[in-house]
Amino acid sequence: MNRISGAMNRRDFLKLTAAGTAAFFLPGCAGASQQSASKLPAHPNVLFIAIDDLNDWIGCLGGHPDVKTPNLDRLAQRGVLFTNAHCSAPACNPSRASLMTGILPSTSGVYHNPQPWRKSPALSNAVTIPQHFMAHSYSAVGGGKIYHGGFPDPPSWQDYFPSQQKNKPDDPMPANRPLNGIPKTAHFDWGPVDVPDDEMGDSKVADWAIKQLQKKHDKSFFLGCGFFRPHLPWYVPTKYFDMYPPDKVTLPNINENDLDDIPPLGKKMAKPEKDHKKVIEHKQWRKAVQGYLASISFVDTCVGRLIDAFDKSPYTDNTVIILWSDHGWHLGEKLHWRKFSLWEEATHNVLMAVVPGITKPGRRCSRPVTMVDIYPTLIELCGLTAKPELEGRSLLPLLKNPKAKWDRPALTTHGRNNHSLRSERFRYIRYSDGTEELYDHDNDELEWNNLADDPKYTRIKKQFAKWLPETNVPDVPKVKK
Ligand SMILES: [Ca+2]
Ligand SMILES: [Ca+2]
Repeated sequence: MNRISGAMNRRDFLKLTAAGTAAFFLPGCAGASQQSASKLPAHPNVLFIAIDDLNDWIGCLGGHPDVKTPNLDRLAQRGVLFTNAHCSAPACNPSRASLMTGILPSTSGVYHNPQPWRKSPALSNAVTIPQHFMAHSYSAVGGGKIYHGGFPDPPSWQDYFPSQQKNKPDDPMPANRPLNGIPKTAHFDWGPVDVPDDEMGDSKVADWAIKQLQKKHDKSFFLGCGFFRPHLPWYVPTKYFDMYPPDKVTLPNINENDLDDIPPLGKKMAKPEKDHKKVIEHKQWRKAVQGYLASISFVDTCVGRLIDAFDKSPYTDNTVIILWSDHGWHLGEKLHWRKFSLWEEATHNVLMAVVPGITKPGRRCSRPVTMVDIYPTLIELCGLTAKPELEGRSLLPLLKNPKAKWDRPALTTHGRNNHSLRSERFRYIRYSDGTEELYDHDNDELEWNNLADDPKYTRIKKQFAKWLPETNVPDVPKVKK
């Protein structure tokens, strides 16, 4: 075992944060008490905020000791923060297609980014979340990245910013790319851009969403606002890089031998000879962590502006706020970078909800939930017709009582018939060839010790296996980018 010196166990930090939640319960969120005191109307508005590629490195989730996310933290403080939320798939397109349709990847065959999700027989006529709202006389408008870049869905929206075909505004690009000196890695790059915030695509999306909140709406609205950072490339204004001097950033705590007890299909997902090797060879690890942290603080500022505008709007008492990210991100853990794996770093994502009259400020829920649960939750909260074909489960009981009984583990799928199941204590992985991993988070929060071959855990594995999907439909054909 070869720890990186000076590194901090990220989950140790989480424990510290949890122990120190008193500091987190400070009064002073102006909207919070107001919101929880009011009664939810029959058809509340929805402010639906998406953040791309954001792992648990936000203050209130305790994933990284250096990160500064005051705005995400104050939003979480107003309602329920799900501390054990996981994506249905650790990649943009399948995660978002699943979230927006309520159908699992194993049912749709949409497992990867280059698969046009509307070509799935299960999804070609699926009614997406905003479509279902429109069918109930809501207006539904969106801006920024809600669906994966190549596959926007005009039937989902009455209007879109910048347009129904181009969902994401352009970002300023620095000259002389790549800034990190790693050749042939496309957008796997990081460094500051010398521009004001308002030239950034995400700032424009925030401006657009703020205008929607300043409008008078004559019927209930569903407002989707999708931020692109901290997706690669990590080019954000210099001031955010200055917040995290690279010689002082805390590196992830990794075990150089971590892959030794992992089945071949897991090693294939980790690809240690690719990104990790390049990052180390080019001495870029600290700068990469700096770039990711800077990009998170940048998007946190965008969220803060949106929430400030929301607080000044007439909609504070009759609007449900849901904020989610589409999956996590590795920065060297398991010698892996990016998403595209079934371990904690890639599956754990951000989910928080503020619901007037239902959620109470400062609540945290550790039940294992997934993004596919959002759709049935919104149906219940907003009085829409039930959709029995949805594969998630409404989170309403947990919004009311974060300790309510919840027997279902969180399912994440990466590629056909490769699944992970996360309970409060364990993570169980089963690959398509039947090989397995099992981690006990009570003793091994970094998932270093694979217990799958220990006969002591046979019963636990059997219990998990009951939750594996019964069907694993073939892949939707990929398109070339
Ligand atoms: Ca993503
Ligand atoms: Ca290991």
